[in-house]
Amino acid sequence: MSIVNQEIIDGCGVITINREDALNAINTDVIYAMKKELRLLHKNNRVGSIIITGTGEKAFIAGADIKEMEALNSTEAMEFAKRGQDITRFIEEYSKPVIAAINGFALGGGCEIALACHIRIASTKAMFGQPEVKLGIIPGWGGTQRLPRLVGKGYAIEIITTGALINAQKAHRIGLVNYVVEPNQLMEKAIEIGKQINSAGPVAVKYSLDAIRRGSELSQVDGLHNEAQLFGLTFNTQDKSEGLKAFIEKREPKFTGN
Ligand code: DAK
Repeated sequence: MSIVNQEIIDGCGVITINREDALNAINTDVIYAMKKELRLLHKNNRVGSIIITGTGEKAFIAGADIKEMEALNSTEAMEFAKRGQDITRFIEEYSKPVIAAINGFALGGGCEIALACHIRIASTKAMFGQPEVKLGIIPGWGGTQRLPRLVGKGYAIEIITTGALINAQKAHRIGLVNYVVEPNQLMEKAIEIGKQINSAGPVAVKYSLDAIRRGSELSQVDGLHNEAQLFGLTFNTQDKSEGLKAFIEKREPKFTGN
C-alpha cells in the first residue's frame, strides 16, 4: 500500500496520508509522495480542488516524524526544514484551492500543513497544537508565520509557547478552522465545498487565490493594484464571456478554464 493515496471524487483530488501506525507523521518519503500527487493533480483539468486528509480516525498528521528528526545533525535538520517549508509553500501557492479535512491530531508539522491549506474543516475529534517547544525545538514549517496571521498574535503565542493542544471547538472559535462536523460527515463536507469550487470559473478561482495570497504579503495599495490587474485579465478569458452570458440567458455556465 502506498504511503500517500490519491483518488478523484466529484472533481476533487483527494490526497490521503497513509501511515496510520505512526499517526500519519510526515517523513521525507511522505513529503516527496505528496508533492508528486499534487503535481499530477495540478495538471489534471478534471480536478478543480484538492482535499488533504489522513488515514484512520485518530490522526490527520501527528507532526514531522520525530524518529527521522532525532537522527539529524544541524545541517540535515536545515535541509529537513527546507523540504517541509517547500511543501507548505507549494500548497499555499497551489492554483487550485486546497482543503484540509482534519480527522484527528494535527500537531506540529501536521498543524502547519493544515495552516498552509486554503480552507480547514475539522471533525469533532480533531486536536490542534504546536508542541515543538516540548521537544526543545520550534515550529519549522511556517507555524510561527501562518498561525499568527490566521488566529492573531495572542492565541498564536499561547499555542506555540505552551505547546498545549486545543480541541476542534476552540479551533473554530479562534478562526483556525472554518467548520467543525461529526467525523462521519467530514469528507462529505469537504467534497461539498470542493464541488462548489469546481463549478466556478477555474481561472477566476486561480486569480482569486493569487490576489488573496499575494495581498497578504503586500501593502494594501499594492494588493489593490494586483487585484485590479487580475480583474482586468479575467476579461481576456472565455470563462468571463461564458459566465456573464449564462447569467443573462438564465442558465448554468459551462466553464472550460480558458
Ligand atoms: N513522529 C513519529 N512517530 C510518531 C509521531 C511523530 N510525530 N507521533 C506519533 N508517533 C507514533 C508513536 O511513536 C507510536 O509509534 P509506536 O511506538 O507504536 O511505534 C504511534 O505513532 C502511536 O502513538 P502513541 O502511542 O504516542 O499514541 P497516543 O494515543 O498515546 O498519543 C499523540 C498520541 C499524538 C498525543 C502522541 O503520539 C504524540 O504526542 N505524538 C507526537 C506529537 C508531536 O510532538 N508532534 C510534533 C512533532 S515535531 C523543523 C522542522 C520541522 C519541525 C520543526 C522544526 N526544523 C528542522 C527547524 C516540525 C516539528 C514537528 O512536527
